[in-house]
Amino acid sequence: MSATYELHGDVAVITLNNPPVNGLGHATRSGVVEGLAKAHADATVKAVVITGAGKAFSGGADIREFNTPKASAKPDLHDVNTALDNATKPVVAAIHSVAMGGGLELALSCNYRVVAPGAQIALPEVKLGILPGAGGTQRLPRVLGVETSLNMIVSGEPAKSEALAKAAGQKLFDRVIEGDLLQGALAFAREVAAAKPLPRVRDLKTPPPASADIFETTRAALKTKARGFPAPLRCVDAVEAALNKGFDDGIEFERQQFEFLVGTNESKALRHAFFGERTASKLPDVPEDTPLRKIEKVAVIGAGTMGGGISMNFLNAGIPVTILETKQEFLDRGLGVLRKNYEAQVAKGKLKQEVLDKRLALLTSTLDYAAIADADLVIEAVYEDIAVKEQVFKKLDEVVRQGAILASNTSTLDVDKIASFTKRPQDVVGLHFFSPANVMRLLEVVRGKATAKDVMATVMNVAKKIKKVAVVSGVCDGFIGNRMLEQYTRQAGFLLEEGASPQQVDKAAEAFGFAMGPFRVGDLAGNDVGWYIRKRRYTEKPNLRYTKIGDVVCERGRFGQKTGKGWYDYEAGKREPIPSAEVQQIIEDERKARGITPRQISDEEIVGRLVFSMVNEGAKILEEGIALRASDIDMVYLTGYGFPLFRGGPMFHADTTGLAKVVALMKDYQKNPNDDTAFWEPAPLLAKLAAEGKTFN
Ligand code: 3H9
Repeated sequence: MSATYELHGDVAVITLNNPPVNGLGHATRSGVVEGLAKAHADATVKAVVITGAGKAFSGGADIREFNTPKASAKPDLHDVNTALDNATKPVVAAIHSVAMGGGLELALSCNYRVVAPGAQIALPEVKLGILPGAGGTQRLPRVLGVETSLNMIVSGEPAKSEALAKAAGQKLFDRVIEGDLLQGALAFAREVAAAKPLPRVRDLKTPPPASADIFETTRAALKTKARGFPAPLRCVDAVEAALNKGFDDGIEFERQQFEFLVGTNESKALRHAFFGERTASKLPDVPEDTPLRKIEKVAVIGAGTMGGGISMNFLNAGIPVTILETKQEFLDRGLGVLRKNYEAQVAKGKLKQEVLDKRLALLTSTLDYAAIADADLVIEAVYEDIAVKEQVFKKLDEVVRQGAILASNTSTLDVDKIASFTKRPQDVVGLHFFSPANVMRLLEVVRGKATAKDVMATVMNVAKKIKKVAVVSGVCDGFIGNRMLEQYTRQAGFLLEEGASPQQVDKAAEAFGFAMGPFRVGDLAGNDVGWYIRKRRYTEKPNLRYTKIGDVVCERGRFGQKTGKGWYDYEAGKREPIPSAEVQQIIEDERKARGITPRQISDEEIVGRLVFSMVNEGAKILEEGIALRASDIDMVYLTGYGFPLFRGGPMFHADTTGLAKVVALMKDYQKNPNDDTAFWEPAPLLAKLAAEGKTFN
């Protein structure tokens, strides 16, 4: 039984007890219903308190049960709430730490709610692509009003208990209890033991909102914000029902919306991402209790864009940083940019001046390696050239204290080779941040052959502190993210040769859900970056074909927005891409040179080739053990590459499409003589899973 029952004199206490967050799985639900029945059958019991053991009141329905028979096994959450509504002895919810989703809905079905300060209160279902399905959309507006409830339900964001308790007219909390919550709840339960009739949220009327068009305004605001996600609009509909329908009809309406949403691919994708994020931090061969190295001082080598962004992460987390450069002018420039970034946040009201002052007080800079000798973690973010890295790591090995972690922010180079420049390869690891490093959530942690387990455990822990999603990659060219991206950009080029225009490819990718298509991304990031890498590729991998179009575009100085022209033309000072006649001519010339008669290419083919080329490479990455799991690959793409969240990442998208269909499409692409036909041979793992009717995840 995942809920316990105990008598405290004349009050029965039911404690939800399903670690880690008292998810309301079947056993817990049964425990509550049985506890209530017991309390009602016992004449000595005058009132009931429901609380949660450990670090939560309740994190809500057990998400792992969704889409399994357990989710609807009786008693379901509705049965629990109905049992609470029908209680004839007062039931008091004693809330602390976290009351979310179904947990809050359960509390809203109790007669009274007392709360500890600092508890996080939320209906976060929308973040999982669903809506509160156990009465939350009907009960919360009755106690908090339409405006606050709508905001909480549509955003899914938590509010602090003490703030909600102060809101005018609120009926959510009956008392805030400072000190011992259980003792306070018991005392409160005794005070209300004789109350008649018992208050019930379902009997309240939803107070009308101050502005009648709040629902329409919210819908309009969600139009672009909720692109690809059906849940937010349905949340609005459900809260509107709390105003316009009776309680039971409202509950029925909510139930229909929930059942629809829980079956959508969008919701499955969001739940995949929720668990994927948490799973990524677990390394099967590194025990959870591995002792961590202390990380109290960080040094960053290089004050460029990456070095500055990386430093901001640590300053934001309250960890002192020393930035090292080779010349004072580089240091001055880098620190100036860092300050400007922070000041822009202050100007936008996102950061308070005193917080900024505190962060900057943690920052020092130096030209002298001796000043970073006692650092606990050093992150090198210098020019992407192995000879430069060699110099830096040899110097670090000489100067920095033993036991410190030496990390490289390399995005392409061999971390094992970098480690070999030191006499302590066990302390070397790759920490690949994504630009802008203070904003992007992804951190690829590159585990070298020799990287020690406690180094891995420590950097995964540090990643959490600086609020990154850390995904471990083995050593290979491009690691997980860039290695797959290479196939995507190669396909984008072939599509141009065969008949598509940059704008058609971009539009198709954007309709699929990417924030920007490949050519707009190129213009934003700088086409010269890819050009530089390709030139290296031409000698390293002469058999790997790229279209020449991208090279000619660069030869003409069309590096992108920074040079005022790239795949598109740009008007001075504007970022609006304008189709370019020059680029069109370059494309046509290349088609002629290759003897290609351009054809009409469907958007479906464009997206299929862009995405499934990544999937095929992803399957190889899995087979080689570069990534530990398919969900890790998905997390890389969701948090670092703008892959549409509602599609759950490339591997999840392939699973949703059906691997047999993916293989069939690849076989089709293989028939295209212009494409890389050898590449389109399905990776053995993909072929095997497809044949067995299985999925990656
Ligand atoms: C719902 O309630 C639907 C109803 O309206 C209607 C139904 C009909 N279930 O985040 P953490 C696990 S939908 C199962 O690292 P924190 C999590 O996977 C639900 N497992 O900790 C992880 O496991 P592991 C609405 C859950 O302290 C562990 O707990 N509720 C659930 O940073 C620790 O998680 C939500 O959406 C769950 N509901 O944060 C709340 N929640 O150790 C989602 C967590 O094996 N949860 N786990 O990796 C959260 O926001 C955070 O987990 C929470 C704790 C704030 C609770």
